[in-house]
Amino acid sequence: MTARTPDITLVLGNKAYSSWSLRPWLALKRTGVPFAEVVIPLRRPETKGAILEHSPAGKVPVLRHGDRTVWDSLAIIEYLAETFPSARLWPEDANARAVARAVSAEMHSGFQALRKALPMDLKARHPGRTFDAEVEADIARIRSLWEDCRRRFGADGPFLFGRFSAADAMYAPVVTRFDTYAVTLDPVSRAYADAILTLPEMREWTAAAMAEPWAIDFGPAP
Ligand SMILES: N[C@@H](CCC(=O)N[C@@H](CS)C(=O)NCC(=O)O)C(=O)O
Repeated sequence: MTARTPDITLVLGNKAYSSWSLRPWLALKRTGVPFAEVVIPLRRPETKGAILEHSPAGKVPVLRHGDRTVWDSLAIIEYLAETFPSARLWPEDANARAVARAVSAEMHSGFQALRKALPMDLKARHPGRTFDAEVEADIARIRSLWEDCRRRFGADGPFLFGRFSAADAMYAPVVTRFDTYAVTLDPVSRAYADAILTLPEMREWTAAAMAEPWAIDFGPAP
C-alpha cells in the first residue's frame, strides 16, 4: 500500500529567513493535517521565476489545496481556520477573536522599522545592537500588546489567547527576532517568548532552517 500524497502543498521561502512563510506553516502544522512543502531559496536570480510558477503575486508563502491557490500569509491562515475548524485557530470568544484578528492585522501591516532593522535570521546571533527610536517604539508596542493579551485573554494557557491561536503564528517570527537580536524582555514577554520557542513545531522549523545549505548576508546593522 502506498501512502496517499497530501492534497495540500505549502510553498515557502528559506526557513532561516522567511518570516512570512513561518506563520502559515505553524498554523497548518497545528491543524495536524498532512501537507507537502516546496522551499524556494530567496534572493537568488531564479527566485522570482520559481515563485511565479506557484502564484502570480510572486511572493511566498503560497498554499495549494486541490485546485485552489491561496497566497499571502494572513489569507492562508484565514483559509486554514475556515477549512479546519476543529483546529480552533481563532479564539472562540467573540471579543478575544476580534482582538486576536486586530493584533494579527497589526503585525501583518505594521512594524516596518522592526522588520527592516531586525530581519528574521535563525542562523545568526547579534547581541549588543542599539536600535533607533522607531525600532524601539515597535518593540515597546509589541511587548505591551503581548502583555495586554496575556493579562486579558491568557488564562487557559501560555499563549496570547491562552491556547495556541493564529495570533501566535503571526508573532512567532518576532519572537525569533527578539532572540536573535537579544532584545530585553519583561517577565511576561519572556515567558510568552519561551512558550513559542519551545513549541515542538518551532523546534522542527528551526532544525530544518539550520540544516539549509543557503545563507543570506544582511550586512552590518542599518
Ligand atoms: N504580505 C505578504 C508578504 C510576503 C513576502 O514579502 N514574501 C517574501 C519572502 S518572506 C517574498 O516572497 N520575497 C520574494 C520576492 O519578493 O521575490 C504575506 O503576508 O504573505
